[in-house]
Amino acid sequence: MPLAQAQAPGDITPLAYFLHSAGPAAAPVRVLDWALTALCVVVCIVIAALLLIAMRRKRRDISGDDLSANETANGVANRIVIIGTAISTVLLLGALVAMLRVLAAVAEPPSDPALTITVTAYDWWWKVTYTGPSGQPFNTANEIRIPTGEPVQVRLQSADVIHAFWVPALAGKTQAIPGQVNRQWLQADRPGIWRGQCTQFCGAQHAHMAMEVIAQSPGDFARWLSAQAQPAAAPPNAGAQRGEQVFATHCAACHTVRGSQSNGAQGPDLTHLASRRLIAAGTLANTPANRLDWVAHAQAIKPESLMPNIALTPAEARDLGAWMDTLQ
Ligand code: HEC
Ligand SMILES: [Cu+2]
Repeated sequence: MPLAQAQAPGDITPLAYFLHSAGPAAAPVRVLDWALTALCVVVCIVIAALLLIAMRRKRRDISGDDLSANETANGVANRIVIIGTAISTVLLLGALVAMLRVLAAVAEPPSDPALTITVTAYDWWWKVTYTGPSGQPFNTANEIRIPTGEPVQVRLQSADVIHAFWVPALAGKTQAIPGQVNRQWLQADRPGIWRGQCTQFCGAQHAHMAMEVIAQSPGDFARWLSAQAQPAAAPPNAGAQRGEQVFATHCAACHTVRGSQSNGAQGPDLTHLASRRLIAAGTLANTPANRLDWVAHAQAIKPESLMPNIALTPAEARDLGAWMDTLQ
């Protein structure tokens, strides 16, 4: 099945991703989630019930001189406060212990990660750096591929402000902080596509700063890795050749396409652009029409994005489109 049509496992809608886990770094967190949710629900119900009982009780008449009845009532009230505090303390301490245990359980991967990737957060997209089969690093963007069944180490850094990396089905959140490298690990037990999101408010387009993690069998992953490490193929025809020229003029200052004369670093690496499922950090499906729409209207699609609208003649747009289609 081509990846573009592949469904998320079990057709889980993105909104429900955080209710499911697909690997050992996320499973203990999900169990903790449900346990804490259940605890909170029970506490809410008990407190609401106690409130209702208290509201329905008639106030005892203490206007008379029945002092001893009054004292008994005070004693009962004090005891209720003490017992309530004790129960709350035990529950909260229990929750704290459970949380610390989960933190410890997911702190380190079960075995040495076979793969380490570097994810750099930018306003408002993700650069992903891999080491190719020959040891050469290369970049891609907004789509993280991993092999199934192995822990993957993620080195997290930021190019500008504080962001946070969260792929709920695969691991907890980790912040990406300028000037610092944070580490986390994730692992997918089965092939699938999981959405992740920046979870630290980072400016106007924070909400459009998503990414996808695609887990594949180790064989498929290895084939993907060696294809991505390659430079772009030479333009196969005259139209695409002209498109490469349009790119050199209008885009190369910000974007890199390995193998062409462009080495801009402000925007995503586009060497294998057409092989990705989504563009603009999960904002649009990666279709030929959307790619050109993005070039012309980036500021309408993602206002304040660091990619300007770029005005091209119809012929330039056609040639550029033909070339981008070849960046498989
Ligand atoms: C001033 C710098 C700049 C210029 C010039 C520029 N871009 Fe971009 N481009 C960016 C940035 C920054 C992003 C990331 C935007 C985001 O997702 O928030 C981006 C994103 C993209 C994406 C989406 C990539 C992905 O995988 O998500 C495409 C495609 C793209 N640009 C194509 C082009 C083309 C084609 C041109 C020339 C016609 C061009 N850009 C010119 C900065 C630039
Ligand atoms: Cu953000």
